[in-house]
Amino acid sequence: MSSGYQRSSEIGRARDFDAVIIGAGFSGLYMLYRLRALGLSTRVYEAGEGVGGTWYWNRYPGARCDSPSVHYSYSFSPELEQEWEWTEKYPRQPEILRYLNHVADRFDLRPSIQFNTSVTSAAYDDARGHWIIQTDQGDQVSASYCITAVGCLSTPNIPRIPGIDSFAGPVYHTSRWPHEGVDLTGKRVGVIGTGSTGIQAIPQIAKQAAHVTVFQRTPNYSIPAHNRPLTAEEKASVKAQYRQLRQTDRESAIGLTFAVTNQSALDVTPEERQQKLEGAWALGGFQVLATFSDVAINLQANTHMADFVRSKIAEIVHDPAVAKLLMPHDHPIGSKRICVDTEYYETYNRENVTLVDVRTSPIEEITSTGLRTQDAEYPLGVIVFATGFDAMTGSLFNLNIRGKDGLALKEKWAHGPRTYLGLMTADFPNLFTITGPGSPSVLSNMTVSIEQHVEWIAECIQYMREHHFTHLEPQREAEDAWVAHVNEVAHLTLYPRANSWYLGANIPGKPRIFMPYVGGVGNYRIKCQEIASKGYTGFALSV
Ligand code: N01
Repeated sequence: MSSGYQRSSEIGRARDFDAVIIGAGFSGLYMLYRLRALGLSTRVYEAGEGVGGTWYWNRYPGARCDSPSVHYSYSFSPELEQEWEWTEKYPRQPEILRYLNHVADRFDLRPSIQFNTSVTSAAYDDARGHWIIQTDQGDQVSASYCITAVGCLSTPNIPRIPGIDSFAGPVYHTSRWPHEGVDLTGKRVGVIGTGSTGIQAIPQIAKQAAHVTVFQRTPNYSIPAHNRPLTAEEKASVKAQYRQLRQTDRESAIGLTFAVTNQSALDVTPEERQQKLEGAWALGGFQVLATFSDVAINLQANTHMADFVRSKIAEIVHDPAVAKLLMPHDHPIGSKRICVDTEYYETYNRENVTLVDVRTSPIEEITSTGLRTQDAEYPLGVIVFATGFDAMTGSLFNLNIRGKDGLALKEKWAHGPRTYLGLMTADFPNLFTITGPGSPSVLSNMTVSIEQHVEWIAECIQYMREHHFTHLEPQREAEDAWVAHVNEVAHLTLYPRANSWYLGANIPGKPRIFMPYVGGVGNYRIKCQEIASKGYTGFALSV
């Protein structure tokens, strides 16, 4: 499908658009809404056939958000808040996708979105001072502003396992699950990966398949969601308090309102600690990590909580050898993204589920009929990769972004991403990266962080127009200082102790740099506001 928008021969006259936005998920839709309100001509390019981003692509069985629905939603429109009914505490993927489709229709966003179109390059034209964006559909358009809204977890990581092409059955990556669904009835399914995705998908797949073999390299900590339908009273109560709820989310550390304690895990008796942890486990969800104030920064405090989760695994899983294999041991709890599940550990009590430790007996090859590890061969009819993403930078690099003097973003970030506030990078004028590396993004309730970035960008563009500036980019010193700050605060925590995707450790050859900002959503917002209110300190504005 091609848009018929300006082609290369026409470039060189005026700009085609004020702004191009790449991606039509939560970020891209809201960015479009805000820029349209400013009167900017805007085009959105979206690779999918529809809106939704992450929630368009991730349709694997069990896909569900682990932030509560009433928090994981837009706050910009009180009318939208009042008219939309969330049905469950944690929303399923189809419900979130329905919500985003409703938003696209309600605000009439679709006419500005070109679907089925991937951006293949975005290059800054030094002479003309604008961006030239090319797509796989043959479009070539120019725009003053280029805004990436590609998400942090969008580029699938499919490990290069020898023999993969020889497998006779179907192979799926969870984030590219067929839209029509997959009937796994009677199938022998192999699942590789036990991160948040695998932990959600495995229990659902096990309910359908004849047999599931889970290939686990690293066990993860998982907390029960205790998901349930929202009652009519809860829905009404939330609707009555939305403004206050959103405000506390914005001021919080991770974009979610829940009780924060000042109590150290080390300042209570073992009995009190056990009681509090039991209470948190019964409530469920990742706020378990907030039971004590020092779990993210003190290894001893962290070990108490990790031991508690290990004890729960031992309680739930009947076979002690399987339970032991499921117990995380090589990283502090919370230093990798904590998982939230529905009957994950219980699933290993099923007769049709086998857990294979591919840490001690690594995967050697995929054959036409299954998967062979160092020790054994497993016959399979279907293989599911729940192996995650080239997080945070992968999707930006795929856009082939080039800034001043043809500098490739990939080259500039060869040793790790360098941004100012996660919003912009020097030498790439007027390029904004929504939830870019160096911002709280994946360490927060994404919708809160997305709205904050979008609003900051829209206000910045408005400021530029009002003050007759045409170009903006970070000053090198401000960028260097921000990169140093992001690293410094990360190293005050236990996060860098895990081989996580936060550090790029899941992708061979990727530089090991802690990418998101752990300083907290509320603090970060204040910093961004201060910078804007002082006339965009740390940025160079020009005409
Ligand atoms: O990916 P992951 P994910 N051989 O990278 C394993 C968000 N999310 O898609 O740990 C064998 O976490 C890998 O093993 P190891 C959330 O932010 C949110 O699960 O590298 N195994 C690991 O077990 C989350 O953190 C929600 O040793 C291999 C798994 O694959 C993020 O997305 C739901 C391997 C990958 O885990 C990513 O989660 C889902 C190999 N060669 C996701 N390569 C909710 O909101 C990789 N693995 C609920």
